[in-house]
Amino acid sequence: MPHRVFIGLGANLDQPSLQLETALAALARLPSTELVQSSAFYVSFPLGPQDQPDYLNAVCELRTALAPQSLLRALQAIELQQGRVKKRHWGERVIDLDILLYDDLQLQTDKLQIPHPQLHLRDFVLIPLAQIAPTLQIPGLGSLKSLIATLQQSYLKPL
Ligand code: ROI
Repeated sequence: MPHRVFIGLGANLDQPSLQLETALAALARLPSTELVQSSAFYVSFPLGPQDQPDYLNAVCELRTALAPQSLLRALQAIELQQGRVKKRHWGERVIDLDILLYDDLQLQTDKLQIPHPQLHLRDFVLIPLAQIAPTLQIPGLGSLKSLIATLQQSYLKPL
């Protein structure tokens, strides 16, 4: 049975819009996986060290038969393929792919937490998510709409 999964994409190095496009194309080619839809690309201020470029963020929806751990490995392979190297904690990156939601699964392991633990705090996740799935319920956290209502202020702008 296919699973409904949402992936967060972020990039702030080496032509971010090209990196997001490349990652979306790679996601669409994953085995037993269909890329259902993707949000607009949004420019966002960096969370973390401020001496790094602005980010480009997006969210996409997949339908996949891959199990969470297999999907995580597949995302890490795409990141490596696009040349991601860790420079510093919360620092700049060529591409970042996060599993945000996997059906209504709640999972807490060392390597993988679903829903993504920071999801409810990040405008660059919540707003693209609401663009493609406005009525979503987030397991353990309530409606997406209610989470957006608690955001302090958002400077996100569509590309
Ligand atoms: N900041 C923004 N704006 N967008 C991101 O995708 C992003 N990703 C990260 C950190 C470094 C926390 N900051 C970010 O991993």
